[in-house]
Amino acid sequence: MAIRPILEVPDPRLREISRPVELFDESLKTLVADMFETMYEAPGIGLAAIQVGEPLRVLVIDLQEPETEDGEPVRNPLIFINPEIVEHSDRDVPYNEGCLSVPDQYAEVDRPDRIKARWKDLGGKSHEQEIEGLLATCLQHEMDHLNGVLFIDHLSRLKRDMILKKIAKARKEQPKKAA
Ligand code: GNR
Ligand code: NI
Repeated sequence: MAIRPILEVPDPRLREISRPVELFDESLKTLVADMFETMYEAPGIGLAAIQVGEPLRVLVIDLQEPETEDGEPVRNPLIFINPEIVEHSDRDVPYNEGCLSVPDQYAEVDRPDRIKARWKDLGGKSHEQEIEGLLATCLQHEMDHLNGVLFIDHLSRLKRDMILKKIAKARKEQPKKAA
């Protein structure tokens, strides 16, 4: 397993349309394992393959919501391959979103609060389930990545440009060490 570098705006690869997985082979398992390792280390609650430079329709999510009495996060790794939204509610809810590819910036985005999703697992088996709450928000955020869409694209141009400017400024002041 390996931690892979996460692409950040304005990397043009983040705008690519990812292609469906056709081969459910060992290299797919390695990619998914690397994505979990990268996501947990970041840390984040979701990651799309294109964020580590693989233009494949593969997502991992772990909300790591503290559920135990001692407040330890419970690991609940979820894998979504070739995900689709089959239905969504008409009701949008706002959530203060962030993105590992848009470092340290947050903004409210409205999305449907309930969706019915269909996807495949690592074995290529199909699943369909109704999803709500933070998982619905996160899954929609990740599915946007598969189509080259970032949460800042849901904001006004003014807000989006402000965020991109802030990131460029932060980078200039504190350049990242080479990996
Ligand atoms: O870690 C993440 N947190 C988050 C918070 C609110 C809505 C979506 C997300 S996903 C993000 C990780 C990420 O960039 N996934 O693509
Ligand atoms: Ni993201």
